[in-house]
Amino acid sequence: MIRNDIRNVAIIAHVDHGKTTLVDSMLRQSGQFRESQLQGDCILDSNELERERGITILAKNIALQYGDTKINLIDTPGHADFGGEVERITMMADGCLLLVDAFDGPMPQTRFVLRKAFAAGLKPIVVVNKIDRPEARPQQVLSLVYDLFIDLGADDEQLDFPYIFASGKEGWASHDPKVKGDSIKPVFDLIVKHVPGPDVDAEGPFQMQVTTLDWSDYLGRIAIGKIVSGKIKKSDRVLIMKDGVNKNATIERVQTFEKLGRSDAEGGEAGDVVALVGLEEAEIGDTIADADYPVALPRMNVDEPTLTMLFTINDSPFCGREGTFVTSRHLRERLYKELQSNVALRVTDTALKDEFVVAGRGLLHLGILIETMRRQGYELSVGKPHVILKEINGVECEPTEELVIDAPSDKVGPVMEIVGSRRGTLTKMQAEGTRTHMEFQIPARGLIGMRTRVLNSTAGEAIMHHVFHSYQPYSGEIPHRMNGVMISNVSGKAVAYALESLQERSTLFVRPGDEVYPGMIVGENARDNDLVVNPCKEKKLTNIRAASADKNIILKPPRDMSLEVALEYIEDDELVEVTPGGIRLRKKLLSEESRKRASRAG
Ligand SMILES: Nc1nc2c(ncn2[C@@H]2O[C@H](COP(=O)(O)OP(=O)(O)OP(=O)(O)O)[C@@H](O)[C@H]2O)c(=O)[nH]1
Ligand SMILES: [Mg+2]
Repeated sequence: MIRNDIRNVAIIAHVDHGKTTLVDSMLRQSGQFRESQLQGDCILDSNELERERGITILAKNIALQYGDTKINLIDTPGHADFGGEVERITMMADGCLLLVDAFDGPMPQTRFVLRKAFAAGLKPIVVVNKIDRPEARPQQVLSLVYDLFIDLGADDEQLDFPYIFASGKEGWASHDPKVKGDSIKPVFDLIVKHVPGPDVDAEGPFQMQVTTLDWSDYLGRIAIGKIVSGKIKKSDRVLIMKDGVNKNATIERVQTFEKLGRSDAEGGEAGDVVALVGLEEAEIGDTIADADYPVALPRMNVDEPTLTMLFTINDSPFCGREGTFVTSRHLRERLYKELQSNVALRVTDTALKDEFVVAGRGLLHLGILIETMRRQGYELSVGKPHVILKEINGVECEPTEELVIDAPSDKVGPVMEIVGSRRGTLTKMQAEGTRTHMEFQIPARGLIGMRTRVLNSTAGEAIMHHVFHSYQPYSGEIPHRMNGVMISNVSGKAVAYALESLQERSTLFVRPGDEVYPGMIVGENARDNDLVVNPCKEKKLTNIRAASADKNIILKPPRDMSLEVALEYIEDDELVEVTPGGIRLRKKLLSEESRKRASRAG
């Protein structure tokens, strides 16, 4: 039975193509909100890191009433690290809006999410978005989308996709790219017309697959999914159907999505997306079923982690200065708590009680966890990221990624050299005006640390995106960092006088006044060896004139080591120290003597 009063729609696209901004317009024009509920841009990007970085990190469900239809709208993140989340959400939706930037056209993540939408059996509505951009080329982009559909094996019916032109930012959509529209209503109408209502068995036994997990300190675990069959209400007995042993449970609370949040409901019916409380043992992919007539839904794949890092306590001399949570017990509890809702994360204890192996979907995925912990008052050290190798049919394989770089045409040489040295192979190249579009396949290992180099070699003008491609046989060594580092051998505050002489041979990571300690990395050596230096050395004051000469010291600004840049930068004998006050780079072994001993030991 098709339920016609509900539409479950996922919004999918490449990063930054305007998903959350389009949702803003839909919220504003739905007429269901007070002015005070809709302040600012990207209303759904409500957590602190989302706002700071201008990206969506967590998918969000909202619900809007449009005429007689309830539209459950799911905004998804566009960054490649969160592709697994998009995959799960397309399984819960009955249709999707595929947004494509009217100038950029389809990008790697567009292909990825469209493939997932097809795999979930969805018929996408194409929204050629940002049509207000002066350089927009809507017709061309539309035909590129068409090519992409063909490329992904769309059949005739899929190729006949509905489409519309829109400016999410200005809040309008139009069927004619040359005519500016006056509202976002045509998007709503397309959803009602082309997204099928959920196909459900209203009277059958209860069945729901868990597609998202949430956690609340007050309610505990919250399992979210679309009801495929039957009804559910508080106190119902259910069976949590797993891969292995099934578990009995009782529903404590049923919530439905309403406007910007969730609210307690009498119950939930087939076709609607609900959040169930009381299922402490539910996991992604489990079927929640009627305890008397349990039938499992086909299990869905959960995205496997691709990257690991070693998390340890902070054992630098600065330990405990800034943080509240610094012990291994704190670290362990926090990491295990994260597993409650961060479904692509894995945490493993090691033989050492201070060390944990943390695995995730990429540098951004793990970087966001680390950044969140730092802000919550944790201190920790993190080791160099490593990709996860897999044995397939007896062959050692590694993850490879599809990489797209757009760069000014006169910078193609240096870009190809960097990618080539990291075992990337060119699969496509096309000049477009003064810029060149290049596509590669490259081991994921090769990407670690590459962004900075590509940006440096193109004066910051390259645009770079990558997305998981497949596991391929291990392709051999990839060159390490070319440069050695400068390591402080003293503790104290860095002094301009000392930094001035150091900067002749290096790029500095610290500025005058920054506190340093022995073993801390203060800069990059111009050569390939590590150097031990004293960044706190004062000038001998022989007379007044010499003292005033200090004012004439001109220092280059230090290289800004953001968390992700630092993680990409370090080698195996180094760590990133993360504290509420900031991040520092250090050698694992802080004393020069112990480093010498270790290198002699081989
Ligand atoms: N010119 C123009 N800019 C837009 C439009 N929609 C969004 N933008 C801008 O594009 C940027 C990204 O917009 P978002 O809505 O955050 O994009 P997103 O797809 O949600 O991004 P992720 O969630 O991180 O994947 C912001 O700077 C927006 O202001 C549009 O219709 N026209
Ligand atoms: Mg967004």
